[in-house]
Formats: sequence, C-alpha cells, structure tokens
Amino acid sequence: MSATAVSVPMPAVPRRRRSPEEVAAAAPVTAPKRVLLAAPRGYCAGVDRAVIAVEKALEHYGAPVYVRKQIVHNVHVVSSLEARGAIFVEENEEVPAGELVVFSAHGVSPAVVQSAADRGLRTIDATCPLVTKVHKEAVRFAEDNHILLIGHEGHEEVEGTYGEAPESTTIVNNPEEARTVQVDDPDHLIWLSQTTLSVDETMEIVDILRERFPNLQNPPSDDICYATTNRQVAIKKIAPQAELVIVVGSANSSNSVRLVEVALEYGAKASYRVDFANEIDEAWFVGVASVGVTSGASVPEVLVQDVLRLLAEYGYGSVEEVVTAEEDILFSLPKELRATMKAAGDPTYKMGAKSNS
Ligand code: 2E7
Ligand code: F3S
Repeated sequence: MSATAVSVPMPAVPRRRRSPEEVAAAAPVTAPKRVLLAAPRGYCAGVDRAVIAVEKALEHYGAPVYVRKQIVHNVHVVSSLEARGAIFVEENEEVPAGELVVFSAHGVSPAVVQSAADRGLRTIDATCPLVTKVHKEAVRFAEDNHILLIGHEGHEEVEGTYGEAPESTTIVNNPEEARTVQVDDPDHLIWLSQTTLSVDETMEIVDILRERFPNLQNPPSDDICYATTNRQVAIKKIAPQAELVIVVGSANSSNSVRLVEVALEYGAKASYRVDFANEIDEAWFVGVASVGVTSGASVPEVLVQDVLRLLAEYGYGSVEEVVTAEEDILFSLPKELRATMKAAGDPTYKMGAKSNS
C-alpha cells in the first residue's frame, strides 16, 4: 500500500527585496533601531523529545519510519525529517502492516492506539508527557463527572484527549460556546484544556462557565503547559515596547498563532507569523525602531537566527534578549525507544530531551 504524505508547504519563493536604503527613505526612523528577543522561545522539552524520537528511530531501525500526523507543527522540522527517511501519514491505515509508526507529540486517542495494534504495527509514542497527564485526568474525571474540554475542535491534541472519554466530554471552542454550552448535571462538572491555548482567553472562558455553573471544578494542576505560558509571558513584556513583533512558527501551530494574538493584545502595533525569514516583507519595517522577535514551541532556533540576520541587514543589529523565565525541564525518551537504544549499546538512551537547536 502506498502512503499519502502529509502535505508540507514549501518555503516562499524569494522576491526582489526593497533595499535598506529604500525602506529608510520611505519613513526615516529617528529612535535607535533594536531587536527585543524573547526568552524563552522555541523548542520545548516535549518537542525536543518527539523530534529526537524520530531521529533515533531512523538511526536504530532504518528508513522508512512512518509518523502519524506531523510530529510537531513545523514545516521545516517535517521536511528535514522527510529528507532523512521519515514518511508522514494521516492515519494508521496508510502504514504497511508490521511497520513502525511514531505517534506525534500532540497525542492520540485510545482508538488510534487500538487501530495500530489491529494492523500489527510497531509503535513509538512520542506524545508529550504533559499531554499524557491531561489524558489521565480525562479518564479519571470521566468516571464521576462531565468534562468541558476547552480547546480547538479538529486540533490533533483535542481529538486525542476527547477520545479518552467521548461520551463524557464536550468541547468548548471559545467564549461564545461557553455562553451556550448545555450540560445535564451542573454539579458534576470539571474543565480541562488543550495545552497551547491563550492563558488569558482560557481564564475568560472559565469565568463565563463558572458564572453559569458555580460548582464547576478546576483541574488539579494547569493544563496549559509551562512552555506555552512562558512564551506568552515573554512576549507580553516585549509587546508594549515593540512597533512590530515577528513570530516564527507554522500556520497550523496553535501556540505560535497564539503568540501573534497575545503580542497584538499587549500593545504591539503590528505582528506577523512567518515560517522562514524570506517571508518577511520589508514594508513592515517602515517607520519601525523596535522589533520584537519570538518563536513557537515547535520552532528550531536556526530559523530565528535567520530572521535576526535579515533584521541586521535592515539596521536592526542591536539585539537585547528579554528573559522572563529559565527553563530546565527534561523528559526522558519514549520507553519503547529507550529499550531498543539500551540493547544496541547507544549511550544516549538515558538522555533527557531538551535542547534548542
Ligand atoms: C505538542 C503539543 O507542534 P506545535 O506547534 O503544536 P500546537 O499544539 O501548538 O499546534 O508545538 C509544540 C507542541 C505543542 N503541544 C507539540 Cl500537545
Ligand atoms: Fe508539551 Fe507544552 Fe511542548 S504540551 S510538547 S511542553 S508546548
């Protein structure tokens, strides 16, 4: 059976750029030009672990290694792994029986795990441990409660969490749905959420729900993960001082798209998301002194460095890193892989995953 590759947009075709002199002539900038670079930005521990899992699977099992869905939502990461022999598919049915499939960082429902077993597939589960935590909460709370799952319907993570207890879960996409959602028993109700939402909008949704359902229970700990929260805090600090905020990240990356929204909400005059530096339109620089830069949790640092190089060409060579948190979280690699690596004498099997390259 042939596999249907997940479609990955190619980098934008380069076009003629307006020179730095042409941009400066359009509107002279009197204040010193500078870049405010967010920290933390880029790879989180769950992404690093998932990408390393595919790399190690290629190394130890050889190509092809099938991956169900994009391992993380980043064009560059997916196309780089494709070039090394990974085959991205939408569903298990596209993977030849007996082959190896990696489940993406966003997690899978029990039905997907079962369908892999039914096809005799070997699996490596690269689900982020912080998503697994939410899945466990969903299973536990569904015993006695109805779950209001705040998140974006159709996103892989929400599909996976919903699939743990579909009879006992209702997805709440936005504040409007929070105002209209109907429940059978408002006294046995708990909310959970997708890990990559806007912290502020999620709290707004919870407030609306609690007003309607005063006995709504909170999850035992935050579902919005540390990486999402930290990247939003950093851009909140930069946004009021920046006329332009550039977010590096792919269009289907929920957490990256949220960074653009948060930048605009917190005072950036303009904010754009780009996959690659060559998508930056130099017209964005007209009259701009301070440029904020950040990147989503699925974005390799090399792409940010490309953006900084381009900014330097246009006079934004002074870079100030704005640090709002230090991150030192490490996740060990998926257990199926660790066992193989250990048996093969690969000394990195104990390695925790978290780099930013
Ligand atoms: C897994 C999870 O791949 P991403 O861009 O994913 P989102 O969910 O933001 O579209 O970012 C990393 C990531 C975040 N959350 C991976 Cl559950
Ligand atoms: Fe996990 Fe959060 Fe990253 S859920 S994959 S640590 S953005």
